[in-house]
Amino acid sequence: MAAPGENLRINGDRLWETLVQMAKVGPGVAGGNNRQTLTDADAEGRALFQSWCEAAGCSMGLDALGNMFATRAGTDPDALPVYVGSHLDTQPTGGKYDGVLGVLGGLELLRTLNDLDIKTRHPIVATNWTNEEGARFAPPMLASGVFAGVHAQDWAESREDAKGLRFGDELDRIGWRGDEPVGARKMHAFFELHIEQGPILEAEGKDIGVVTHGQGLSWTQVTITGKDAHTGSTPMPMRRNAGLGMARVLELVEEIAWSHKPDAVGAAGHIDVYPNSRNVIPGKAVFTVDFRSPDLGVIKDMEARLKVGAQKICDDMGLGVEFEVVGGFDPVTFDPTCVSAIRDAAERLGYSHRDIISGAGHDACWINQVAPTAMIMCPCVDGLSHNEAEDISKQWATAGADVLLHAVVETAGIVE
Ligand code: HGY
Ligand code: MN
Ligand code: MN
Repeated sequence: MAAPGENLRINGDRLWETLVQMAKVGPGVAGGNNRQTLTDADAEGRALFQSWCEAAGCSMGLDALGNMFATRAGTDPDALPVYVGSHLDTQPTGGKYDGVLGVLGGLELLRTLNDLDIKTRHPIVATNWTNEEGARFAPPMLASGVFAGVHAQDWAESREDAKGLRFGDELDRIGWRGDEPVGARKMHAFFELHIEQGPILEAEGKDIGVVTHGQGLSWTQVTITGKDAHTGSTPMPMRRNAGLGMARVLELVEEIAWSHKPDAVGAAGHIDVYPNSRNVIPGKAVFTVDFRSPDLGVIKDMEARLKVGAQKICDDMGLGVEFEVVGGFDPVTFDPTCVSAIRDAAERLGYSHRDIISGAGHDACWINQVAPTAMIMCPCVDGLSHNEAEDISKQWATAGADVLLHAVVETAGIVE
């Protein structure tokens, strides 16, 4: 399809203002956001997004897991829509742009087409995926995973948060369960704009990341059991310290990840010890090991070495250990045609760009299984994300949304 002219640009000030307004919903304690999925703050953010989309003349669809779909009609009602979007839910100490830029960049795209009265053959749909973060309800990208047929809907609805609340019950409580069957919608293509959440683009002075691949992820929950005992009166040789066992396993995780440098990474972000009392030796430790690599063989090697090594550590210490896979997906190769549309758009618009592998997981990683998919990244300050100090510039946001606009409009086809 014909490419749009390089003078076709979004309204960067208006995009930035929507980011500022959305950031006021579910504020964090340190300047970021705590708008966790299926909380009242999430509901408030959804309502704000819906009001903006309806004011832009879109019709809002909602599926049974709360995925939101704002449709701008195309000239050919039989043409499958081009979808854009990301997620509005945040980490507990999240930033203002992770996910949000992709959802509101999609809204800005629709607003710009309205301003210029541009008609496209394919409809365009701006999307908000439920529970991308997986912080409150593991695993991440949960609702897009059901949409892509990777997870069963009833399994997703059974996921519980730390207080034992069920995903499905919380979705009903906030009133954002729709009627549409999850995954019934078919897509012509899907594009996701997202901050890099890493240091490469800023360090290289690049405006745009053309995401060709996404690294794979493995989440293994490890439960180590020892024996609660008095920290004062229990002789050292008698102790069965689950907290110490966890510390040694976490050292092993670090060693395994470094053994596959420079691309592999490993850490545990979720850590609980029980009873977590200052004068009780922990009798139980539960933590989730997060391994990632662009190479599936490396991920499988890291998972295997974790199990063997942790088992030996615990056997030597007289501790019990159990493993449960609680999330994961294989490395992703995005659609070459969509990737080229993004690269050509950046070139046409005069934005510096480089191909990049996504370090983080995204809804696009699952949607890539059911539709031609690709991602656009913009830099973020110091590569920092999943931190309330996450920051981007208006220029970076504007460049990313301009490229999104061009790639989508070229794919959706401008009707003269
Ligand atoms: O875990 C991830 O990579 C994503 O931020 N949910
Ligand atoms: Mn994200
Ligand atoms: Mn995130």
